[in-house]
Amino acid sequence: MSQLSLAVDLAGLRLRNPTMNAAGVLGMSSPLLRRVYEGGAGAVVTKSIGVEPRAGHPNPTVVAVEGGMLNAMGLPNPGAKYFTGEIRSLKEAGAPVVASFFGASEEEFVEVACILAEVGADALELNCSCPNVGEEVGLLGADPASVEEVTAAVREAVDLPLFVKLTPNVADIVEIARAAELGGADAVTAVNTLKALAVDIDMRRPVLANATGGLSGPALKPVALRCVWEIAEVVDLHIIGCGGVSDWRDAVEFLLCGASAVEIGTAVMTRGFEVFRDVAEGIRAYLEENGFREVGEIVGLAHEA
Ligand code: RRO
Repeated sequence: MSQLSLAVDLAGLRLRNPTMNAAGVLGMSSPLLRRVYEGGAGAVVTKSIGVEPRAGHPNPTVVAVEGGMLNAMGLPNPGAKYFTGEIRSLKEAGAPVVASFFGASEEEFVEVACILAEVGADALELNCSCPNVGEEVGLLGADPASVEEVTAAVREAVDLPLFVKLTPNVADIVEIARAAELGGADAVTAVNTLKALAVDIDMRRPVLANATGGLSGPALKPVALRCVWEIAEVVDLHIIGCGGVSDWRDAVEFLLCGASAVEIGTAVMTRGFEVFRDVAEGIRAYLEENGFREVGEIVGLAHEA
């Protein structure tokens, strides 16, 4: 039997392998997230949850584009209180649960974080980077002082592994990652979607009701890799790579650039739930063929070349 281990530890969150789903992808109901775990993911990440239920933007909210897709869901979610049942159900299935959350104010971020922690979330992913809403709903991820402040407030209130999901829609993502570090985050997730636009030439207007949306999928991968690379050069935090991971090769690229784990979003739509097992087993084969015994041995190796 092989001695090789795919397990990773993200500041106390122990994963059987370094794959998770990206927040929002199938994340609204526990039956679908259970299938993510059964599909082989190391942990599941919920849709971003706020204090109150939110309907989100009107349709159309999703459109396929070359190299990926755009979404402008607008943070639809059932609210933290309703979601407690979903988290309990996921825990029964044995899945480590990363609860993604947002707030319209520092107090709201703290309130939701406390509810999610109380009900048994294993880790928290603070979403300050949705490209489809304004500051009134929690888009503060472009301002380092705000990121530090809200991270520190949640850190103070909750004793769980805390990840901060960063936006690529900034001039200097390292500055934002540093702010998360100063605020006491354990990891950053790099990155959320890239603000983008699709146009319908027959209707002569944007396709999405919200006009702009967030680009995800293969087209985002080089941007996400660059962000992970830049953060890893400077910041001493775990990094969770996110953006265009479709197969194990993509995942290995993120690990080599400095990510300790990856989140998979758009590829769940195109490849199904088995994508998690395929990516994890591909990483295992890569490690084996190259003489490594655990995932951590290749994290950041590209920086030493
Ligand atoms: O719900 C959304 O529109 C959304 C969110 Br919260 C996010 O973080 N990223 C994204 O692309 N869409």
